[in-house]
Amino acid sequence: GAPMPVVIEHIETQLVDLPTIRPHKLSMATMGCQTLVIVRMRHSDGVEGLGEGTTIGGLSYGPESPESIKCNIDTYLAPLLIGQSSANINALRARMNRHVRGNTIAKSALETALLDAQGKRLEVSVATLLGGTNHDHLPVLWTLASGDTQQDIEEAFQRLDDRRHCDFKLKIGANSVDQDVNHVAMIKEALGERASIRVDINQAWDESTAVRGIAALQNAGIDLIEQPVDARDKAAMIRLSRRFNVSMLADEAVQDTRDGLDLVCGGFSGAFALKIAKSGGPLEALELAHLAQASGMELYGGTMLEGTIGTAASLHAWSTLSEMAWGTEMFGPLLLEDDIVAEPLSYHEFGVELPAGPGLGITLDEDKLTHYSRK
Ligand code: MUC
Ligand code: MG
Repeated sequence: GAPMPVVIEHIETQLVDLPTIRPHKLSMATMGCQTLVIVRMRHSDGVEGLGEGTTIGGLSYGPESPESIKCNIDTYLAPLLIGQSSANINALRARMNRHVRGNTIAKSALETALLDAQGKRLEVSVATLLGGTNHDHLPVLWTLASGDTQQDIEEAFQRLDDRRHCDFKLKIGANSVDQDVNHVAMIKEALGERASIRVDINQAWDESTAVRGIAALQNAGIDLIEQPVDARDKAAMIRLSRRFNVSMLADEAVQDTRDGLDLVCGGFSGAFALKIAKSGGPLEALELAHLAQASGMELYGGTMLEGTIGTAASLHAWSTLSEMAWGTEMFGPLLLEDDIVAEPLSYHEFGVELPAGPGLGITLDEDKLTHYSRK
């Protein structure tokens, strides 16, 4: 008779708490630890798919927390997938979206696990499943966010000397505009032409503060201004993008393709930060990328400071794109003191190597996973 179809048999979620190498200060939170939600999806052919859903600072970044991601996978999303055919990932994405609104980080973890399993089954990489690579080595910036100007400068020189990173993003918005501009200008002055300096305000400014702040940052030689205003205020993002010569990067304002369309139609000019967590997985994130390419928007490979699994999933997606004008920030694993995988990603020459498949090309270190899993 016909072969039995492969089905999804079991989905396990674990919260994994990993300490950061130093406090990471953002406008909305200071991180001393990162929590990964790790998904292990077992299929009837014995293949296991790995996925990761990660956010920043509990509930301070967005409406999903690590605990809600785990709970909503266990309670709502996993039961939609168990017993379903493993291979038709698009049908499973549609099924999840039909029954569950939002919760894109949880969906991204599951979509990643489906892609990893399918890649392992067919003995190809996730990038190959997504149509094949344009790039195997992707540029990666580093975020300077120790909270101390001098320490940030030392950190930047170290990264430059190690040929680890040559682009830096500074997290501002927690202090007054004058203090922030001063901090940024001192770092830019110290590094000069050796580095590209960008800033991320993470929605901390209102529009008039943004006008004042961006004018000063443009004068200081900053290359890119990320999400200065509230995610919901697309009109302000559009006005700011048209007012200044310095490039504007939409992050929280562009969760998915719908948001991208609104920004494009509203006359935004600048770049979009892609994140698998915002869109609901690598496939959805690439939909936004293709819209952006068709509309003349520039691209940037964004992170939610994921560990190696989420970072690898993102890299497989970004590797398929012909061009990312602003490179990527896929440095999450480097901010963490330890890892839960057998072999870390290879960072060198100001970028990272796309892990070879099958699937994501990532293997768990079971002892480390047990050690860092929340009891
Ligand atoms: C964000 O909003 O871009 C990316 C790098 C980093 O340090 O924080 C994230 C989040
Ligand atoms: Mg951002």
